[in-house]
Amino acid sequence: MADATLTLYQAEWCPFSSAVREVLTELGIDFVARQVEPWPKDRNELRAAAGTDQIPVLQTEDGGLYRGTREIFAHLPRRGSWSSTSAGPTSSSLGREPLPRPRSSMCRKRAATSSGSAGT
Ligand SMILES: N[C@@H](CCC(=O)N[C@@H](CS)C(=O)NCC(=O)O)C(=O)O
Repeated sequence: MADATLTLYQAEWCPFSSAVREVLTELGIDFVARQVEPWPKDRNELRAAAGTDQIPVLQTEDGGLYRGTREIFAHLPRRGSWSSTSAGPTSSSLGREPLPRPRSSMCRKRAATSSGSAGT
C-alpha cells in the first residue's frame, strides 16, 4: 500500500529524474524523492515496488505507478493541480520525453537504445 504521498523514485544524477523533479516543482506538486541505488541490479526496493529497475518512477497516492518520463508526463495533466496552477506549466520538457545529455554510463546505455530520438 502506498503512502498518502506522491513518491518519485529517482537519482540526483539522472537527467530524466531531474526533468520530472523540475516539472513537479513548477506545478507545485509536493512529492517525496526516494533516492535509488546507483546500480540497477541493487535497486531491490524499486523492483519490488514497481517491477522495474529503471528510474524515474512515480508512485501516486493511490498506489498508481508511472514508469519513465513518458508515462509520468502523460499522467501529470490528469492531476487537478495541473489546471489550478496559476502560472501553468512552462517547462519545455512538458508533453514530450526530455532529451537530456546523459551524464553516466547507465543513462548513456538507455539513451543509446531508446527509440532512436535521443541525442538528436
Ligand atoms: N526512457 C526512459 C529512460 C530512463 C533512463 O535511462 N534511466 C536511467 C538513469 S538516468 C536508468 O534507470 N538506467 C538503468 C538501466 O540502464 O538499467 C525515460 O524517459 O524515463
